[in-house]
Amino acid sequence: MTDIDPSTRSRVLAALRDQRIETASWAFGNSGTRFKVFAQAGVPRNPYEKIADAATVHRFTGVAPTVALHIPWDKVEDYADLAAYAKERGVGLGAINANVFQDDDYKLGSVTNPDPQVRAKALAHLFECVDIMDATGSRDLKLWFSDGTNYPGQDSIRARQDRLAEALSAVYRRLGEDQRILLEYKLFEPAFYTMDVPDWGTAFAHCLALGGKAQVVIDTGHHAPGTNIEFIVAVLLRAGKLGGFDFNSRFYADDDLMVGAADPFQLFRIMCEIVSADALRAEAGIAFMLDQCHNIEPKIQAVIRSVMNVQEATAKALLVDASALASAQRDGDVLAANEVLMDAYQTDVRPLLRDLRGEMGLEPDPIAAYKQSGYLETVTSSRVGGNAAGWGA
Ligand code: AOS
Ligand code: ZN
Ligand code: ZN
Repeated sequence: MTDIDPSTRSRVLAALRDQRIETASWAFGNSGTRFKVFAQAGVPRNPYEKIADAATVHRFTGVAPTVALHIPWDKVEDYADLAAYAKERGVGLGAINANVFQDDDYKLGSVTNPDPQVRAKALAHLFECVDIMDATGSRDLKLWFSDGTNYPGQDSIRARQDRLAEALSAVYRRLGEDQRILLEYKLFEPAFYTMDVPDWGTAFAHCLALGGKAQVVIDTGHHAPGTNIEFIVAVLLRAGKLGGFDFNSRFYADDDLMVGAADPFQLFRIMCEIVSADALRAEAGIAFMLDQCHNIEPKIQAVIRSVMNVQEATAKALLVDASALASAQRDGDVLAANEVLMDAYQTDVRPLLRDLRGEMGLEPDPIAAYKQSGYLETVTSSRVGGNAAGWGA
């Protein structure tokens, strides 16, 4: 693409100014693999400090105004107080992520466990999460179930689906008017033979049965290698069942690396589907969340970089010449249509984003500005003994 014409430029800048990306509290804590968690200096010691870090990301990017919580990793006495603290810092509390995977009781599953007592315990936690949403004003309950089996015959696949449907419908009934369930799927891990929600089809079927307040969330690291994620995006959007994303990138499995690092072209293709369906606007109700772990890289800086990667992919998607694309598609001109997309993808949008930040009253280079701010030095000296993100804590 050569020069961006003025009307395209103002349309693209307006869309980018309104873009909203949600960060995740657990990205700021120490994390690692099952082999080792490498501690970093200055990491948050409690949910308040995680929010302070998320607010720092927003301060330098201007497009990350909410932070998702994970319960009980972010358990506090008073959630209204936490929400007030977030507001004071210039951010809001986003999705509440339930955790029915870290207790010994859940060895054979949570809501699909063959033991009704364990199922009741898991359901009580999910209700507690909705109570928390009431206190924080959060709209989204994000449900990811580690439930599944490791060996053929271990449990009835169908009975587990029945138990899942029962729990989901109990939670659904408990939702307030403006609240919704975002149901996440994952191909494998921690279960290796069956996961009870392994794919978008299963999540979609459950959400369809539940009703309009249940939608699917796509974690970009939760598919078989080679899966065409933008196809899933298109199908779910068409059905009005795409609730959001857990963005990250992966080379192999659920690597949880920075979004746009492993495959920026895939991220662009995903954002093209979003833009072409006019689903970037907040009113479309798609939550663009990050679900990442920064095991070896500096965390706040990595989250800033991730936000910028999403912005870059979005800017390129917004630059796709929709009318040239439609006419090439109508003419059956395969190569011309592909070229329209590639033209946009190959545009260097970094100058445009620097201008956008200038217009928003931000420093054009958020990473340099963050480094210069001395925030990391300040928290490194004031926070001693930061916590793990959740697991192993
Ligand atoms: C797990 O693989 C999922 O991606 C969930 O979204 C999970 O709750 C999140 O990664 C925090 O561990
Ligand atoms: Zn996820
Ligand atoms: Zn995951």
